[in-house]
Amino acid sequence: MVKVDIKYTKLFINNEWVDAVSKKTFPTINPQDETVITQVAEGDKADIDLAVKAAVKAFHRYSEWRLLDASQRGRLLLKLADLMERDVKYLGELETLDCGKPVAQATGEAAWSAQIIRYYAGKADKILGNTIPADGEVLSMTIKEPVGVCGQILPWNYPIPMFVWKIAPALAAGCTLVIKPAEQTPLTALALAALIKEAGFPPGVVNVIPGYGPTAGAALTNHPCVDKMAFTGSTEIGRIIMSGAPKVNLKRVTLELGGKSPLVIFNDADVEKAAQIAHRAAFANAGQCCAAGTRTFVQSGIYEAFVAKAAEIAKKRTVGNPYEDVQQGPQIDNEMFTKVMGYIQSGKKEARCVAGGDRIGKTGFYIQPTVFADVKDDMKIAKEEIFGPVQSILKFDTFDEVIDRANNTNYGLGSGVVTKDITTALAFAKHIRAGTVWVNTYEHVTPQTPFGGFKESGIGREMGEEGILQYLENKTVTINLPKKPQ
Ligand code: TXE
Repeated sequence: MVKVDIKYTKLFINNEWVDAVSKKTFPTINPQDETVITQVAEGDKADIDLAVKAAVKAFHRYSEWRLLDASQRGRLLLKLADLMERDVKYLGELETLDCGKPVAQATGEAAWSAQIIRYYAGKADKILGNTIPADGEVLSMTIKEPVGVCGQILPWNYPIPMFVWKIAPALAAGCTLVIKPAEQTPLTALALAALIKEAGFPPGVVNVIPGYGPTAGAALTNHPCVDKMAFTGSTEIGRIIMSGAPKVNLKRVTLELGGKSPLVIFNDADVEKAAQIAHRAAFANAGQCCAAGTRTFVQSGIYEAFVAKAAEIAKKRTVGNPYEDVQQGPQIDNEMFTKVMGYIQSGKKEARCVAGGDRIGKTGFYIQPTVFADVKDDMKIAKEEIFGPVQSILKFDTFDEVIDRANNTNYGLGSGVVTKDITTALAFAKHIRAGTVWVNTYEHVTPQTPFGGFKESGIGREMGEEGILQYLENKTVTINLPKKPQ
């Protein structure tokens, strides 16, 4: 076991480390062996209120933060990216400890997150309005302003990237923030808070309050001084956040929720390459990925060859101690482990299990990469988000049939197509109802490209130009200007 130094376990308010008002703490658990890693201060309503007050103060029109040039906001973000890169090894090891993902992956995610910060740093002084040829004797223009104090609630599956997806556009836009990391993975959020302070962000600009959803999360959602909520997590909680917002102040809401994404493989695909793409789509991050390609649709001509290849690749997937050179660590916690095993039991009753199907070992939340063939659309494993290392392979015959079936879900986050035919690929991209379409690849997500969902997979987009627009208000300024001097 690698020894990781845990430096921060308190709440981060106003650039200070403080205990919870209640003095309560909660344990964060190591998913490798189910032991308590450490106790973390447990934020609740009173702490959220203090953090929101700090963020409101930091958003005052004459605050140090608001008086910065936009380019200076960009420079602070660049400094933060540099610090993340300096600490990338530590951040990766800490992430692995708290959420169990392989350390090389965790370190890679920390490095990638620094690139996302750089992307938005460059945007800070390129937030442009318009001049408008308005009717009448006027000059009209729009000014894009920060939306204000933002509450951001994070999931546990990609703790560092999700923290960065939320803070980078918001800070480039000039907002101030209160962040609630997932209760399963508070440690890297606190380590990043320390880097934010070191980078020189003024007090109150970023506040981080670990705690539980129904207490700290709900207090943030229902706070009247929060102007916008950004949330990544389950569709169930997304609905609660969405419905809570209008009750207090009609705060803006963006949501990045669940999925049951289809990956469609046509007869003309190279079976080996397609099976590799589909494997990564289903099993990346132990299947704990909102856009995971969990419904693998394969055309009938190559179906059995594909199933054999998919099973072969899954059986070779290395699962174990995430500090070693493995492809997959444990699932995040007992709740998710039990949920995923329940889906596997259900799949074993209804479909053909061609790989995996059991847990690994007796302690730690390890699950065998599991592949089901002959899956039908109405099976539970084909309909519900499993969020674990489970691939369901379905058979189809025609283009229109598979489009109808792929779209027959309340979700619409990711999608993919594997084919050598450009017309098939573009027709798929046109007719699939999902926020992202990957062609001959999967889950290629970049800082430059917007990410988000159709239907119940979410509202709004993160990353790219769209990502920063979600943190900006549009102000129209109309000035009397006679067409002819009087
Ligand atoms: O999510 P929750 P959970 C999906 C996936 C998974 C399921 C449940 O299918 O099996 O969600 O996971 C906070 N008010 N995804 O239970 O509960 C909570 O503290 C305000 C998809 O972990 O949605 C945490 O910070 N906040 C996903 C965050 O919401 C509340 C990533 C997410 O937790 C709250 C994770 C409340 N009432 C799970 N209740 C994705 N889209 O990537 C909880 N929270």
